[in-house]
Amino acid sequence: MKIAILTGAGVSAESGLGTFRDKDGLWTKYDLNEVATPEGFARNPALVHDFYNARRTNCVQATPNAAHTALAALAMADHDLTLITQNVDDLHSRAGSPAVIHMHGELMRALCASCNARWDAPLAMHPSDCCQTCGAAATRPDIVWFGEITYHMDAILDAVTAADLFVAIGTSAEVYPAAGLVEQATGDTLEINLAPSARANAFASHRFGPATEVVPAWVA
Ligand code: BJW
Repeated sequence: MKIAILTGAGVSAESGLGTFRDKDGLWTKYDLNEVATPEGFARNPALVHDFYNARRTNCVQATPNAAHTALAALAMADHDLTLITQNVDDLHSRAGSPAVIHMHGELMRALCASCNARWDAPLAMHPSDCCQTCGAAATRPDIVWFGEITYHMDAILDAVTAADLFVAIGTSAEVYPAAGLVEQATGDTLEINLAPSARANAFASHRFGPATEVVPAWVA
């Protein structure tokens, strides 16, 4: 059976990484226009680096939880599984999931806005950092901000349209194009979340509860 899984911040919440739109979420503490847009980065790169440096430190200190581990086990058992994540953390990979598709980029990678070179990000990035390839002072976190094109869309659409089952886990379905993937699915659809998402009506079935409980139970 071909399975395509889309994960969001809820899958990493119980590892201690904050979600965005829940009570106490990141967007209640930070202005997304200032820290998650190319315009915000142009206005104040130090502020944006501080935001991602702090999240990088949190990520390094976090460990995969039972939901990440269950999805990795499913991948080992089912070689037709495509794991797509909106999360920029590396917890799926550290849990053992192979070939994770990061549609919103990766916290642990740096990108040169001048020549598009990519490399492993240091724990702390600074506005004065220079590209290791072209030398330009145009380095940034390798993150997809609002208004930028999400990564790997061809592979994502291929996997979702070919899947017998599409599962969304721990995402509010407030951000596109990820939120619209359920409309592309031609097979069965399942939403796993604490509570119904903004697109809950588009799913054929639902399982509600904490990811660390519901995902292992679903995989078993
Ligand atoms: C638990 C739990 C537990 C809690 N267990 N569950 C229509 C079509 C296309 C685009 C647009 C459109 N309308 C508007 C747009 C533009 C825009 C957009 O969507 N804006 C909306 C605000 C309306 N989109 C873009 O700009 C995107 N680019 C784009 O569209 O390019 C053009 C294009 C078109 C078509 C094809 C291809 C390209 C880029 C979006 C970039 C998003 N970037 C961010 C920040 C950067 C990454 C980072 O810093 O980490 O990505 S925003 C933020 O939201 C982050 C997340 O990945 C993303 C999604 O959030 P997520 O994961 O859903 O988290 P939450 O907090 O919202 O929800 C958590 C959920 O978990 C909740 O439901 C909880 O209940 C649950 N939960 N604990 C289980 N323990």
